[in-house]
Amino acid sequence: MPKTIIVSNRLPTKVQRTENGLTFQPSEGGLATGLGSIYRQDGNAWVGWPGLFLEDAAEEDFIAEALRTDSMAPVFLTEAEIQEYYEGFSNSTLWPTFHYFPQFATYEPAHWAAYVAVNEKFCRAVLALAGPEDTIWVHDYQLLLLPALLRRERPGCTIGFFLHIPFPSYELLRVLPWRAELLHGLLGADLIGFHTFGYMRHFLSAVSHLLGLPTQNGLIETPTRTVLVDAFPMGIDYERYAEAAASDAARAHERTYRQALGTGRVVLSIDRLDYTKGIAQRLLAFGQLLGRYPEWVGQVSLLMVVVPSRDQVPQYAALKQEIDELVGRLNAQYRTIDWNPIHYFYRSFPPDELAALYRLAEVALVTPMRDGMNLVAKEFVASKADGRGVLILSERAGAARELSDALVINPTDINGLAEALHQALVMPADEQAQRLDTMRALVKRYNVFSWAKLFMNQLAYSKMKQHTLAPD
Ligand code: GDG
Repeated sequence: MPKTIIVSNRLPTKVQRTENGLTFQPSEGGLATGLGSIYRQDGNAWVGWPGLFLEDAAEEDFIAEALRTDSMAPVFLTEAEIQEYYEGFSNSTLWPTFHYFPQFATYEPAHWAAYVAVNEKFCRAVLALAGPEDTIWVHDYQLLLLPALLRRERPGCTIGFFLHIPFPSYELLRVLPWRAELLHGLLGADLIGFHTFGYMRHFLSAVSHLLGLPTQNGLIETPTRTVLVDAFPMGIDYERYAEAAASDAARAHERTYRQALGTGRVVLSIDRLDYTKGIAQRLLAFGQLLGRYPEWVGQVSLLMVVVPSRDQVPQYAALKQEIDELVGRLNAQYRTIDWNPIHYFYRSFPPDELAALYRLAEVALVTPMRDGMNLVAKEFVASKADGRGVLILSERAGAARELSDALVINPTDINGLAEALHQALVMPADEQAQRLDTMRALVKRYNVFSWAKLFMNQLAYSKMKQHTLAPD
C-alpha cells in the first residue's frame, strides 16, 4: 500500500547530547502537531535533521533506531553543511530575499553548492524509504530543489511542496543568481502550496517571466507535466490553545503576573529575534503612544518577549543592540517609581506561561515587516475565550488575509501604529467581543488539522488530474 513521507529540514523531535546521554525532545511546534496523525500512521515516516552533529558511527545507528520506532528517519548533517546550507544559503540568501530584505542577502557560490549537495542528501534519504507510488510532502525554503530531485528518481510518486515563508515578487526573486534552478526545483512537485493567494500569484508570475512557461488558473504547463499551485493558509491547533488558556496552570501564572503588575493594562509582543518582525518600529510606536497620549503613562505597559535567535550573526546582533537601547531609552524616559513602561524578556517561556501571557494581554501587537503567516496572532485569538482583547496586525503578515477583524496596520507607519494602539485601548467591550468572535470562529474552523487534510486531498487530486492528462 502506498505510504506518505513528510520531509522538512528539522525532524519533529530534537535529539540532544547531555551528561546523561542522548535525550529525545518532541517538538511542540504547530507543524509537528498538524502532521502528527499523518506521519505516525503505519508505514509512513518523517525525514529530517535531528538537530545534533554525530560523534561516531555507533551513535548514528542508535539514533536512527530510536527515531524509527516513532516513524522518523534522520538525515545527519555536518557542521560545515549546517554552516553553509542552513546558516548560509537558507538563512542568509533565501530568508532575507523572500522577506524583502535583499540588502541583508549574501550570494556565495559555496553556500549554493552546499545547498545543492544537502538537497541531494535529503533526496537519498527519502529514496531509501519511498516506493514508486508513494506520496511525499516536502516543507519549506531549505528544500526548494528536492521536488525535482525526487521526480527524476521516482517519476510515479505524488509530490507536494508547501512554503512556510512569503514568496516574493518577481523583482525580488530575479536578484538571485540561482533563481531559475530554484523554480525548476519546485516544479518537480504535483502541487505547490503557499499561505496566501498573493504569494501564489508572485510564484506564477516568476515562473512565467523567468521560465516562459504558460500559467493559467493556478496551473503551470511544463513540457512534461501539469503542476497545480494553490493557497492553503496554515492554522493552529485551536483546542490546544483554548484549553491551555483556560487551564489552572495558566490562571495561576496570570494571577502571579497580575499581582506584580497591579492594575496596569498590558500590551503583548512575542517574536523570535528577527529583522523581519518589526520589533524596533513597534517600540517606537509605543513610545509615541506615551508621548502623544500622556493619560496612558503609568497605565499601560508593553510586555515584550523576544526569543533569542541567530544572535551571533552581525545583523541579528545589531538588531538586538538596537532593541536593548530603545527599551533602555523609553524606560528611562517614562518610568515612574511604581510603574515600568516596558517589560522586556530576551528568552523563551514555557507553554503554560505563554498561555498566561495571552490571557493577561488586552492588546496583542503583531507587526512584522513581512511574515509568511504568523501563528502568534492566531494563538492570541484562540486564547481569548472571554471575548476581551484586541489584535493589532500587520497587513504584511499572511494572517492578515484571514484575520481582517483585527486592527490591520502598516508596520512602517509608526504614527498609524501609535494611533491603532490608542484605538485598541479605548475600544468598547462589545466591539472587542464582536471582532474576536468572528476571528475565533475562523481560527477554530480553519485549524492546522483541516489545513493538512485540505493539502493532502488537493495533492491526491493533482495526481489524479496528472493521470487524466497523460497521453495513453
Ligand atoms: C514560519 C514562518 C509561519 C514564540 N515564543 C515562544 C513560543 N513561540 C511560538 C509561538 C508560535 C511560534 O513560536 C512562532 O510561530 P510563527 O508563525 O510566528 O513563526 P515561525 O516559527 O518563524 O514560522 C511563519 C510559520 O512558519 C508556519 O507556517 O506562520 O510566518 O516564518 O507557535 O507560540 N513558544 C513558547 N515559548 C515562547 O517564548 N513555548
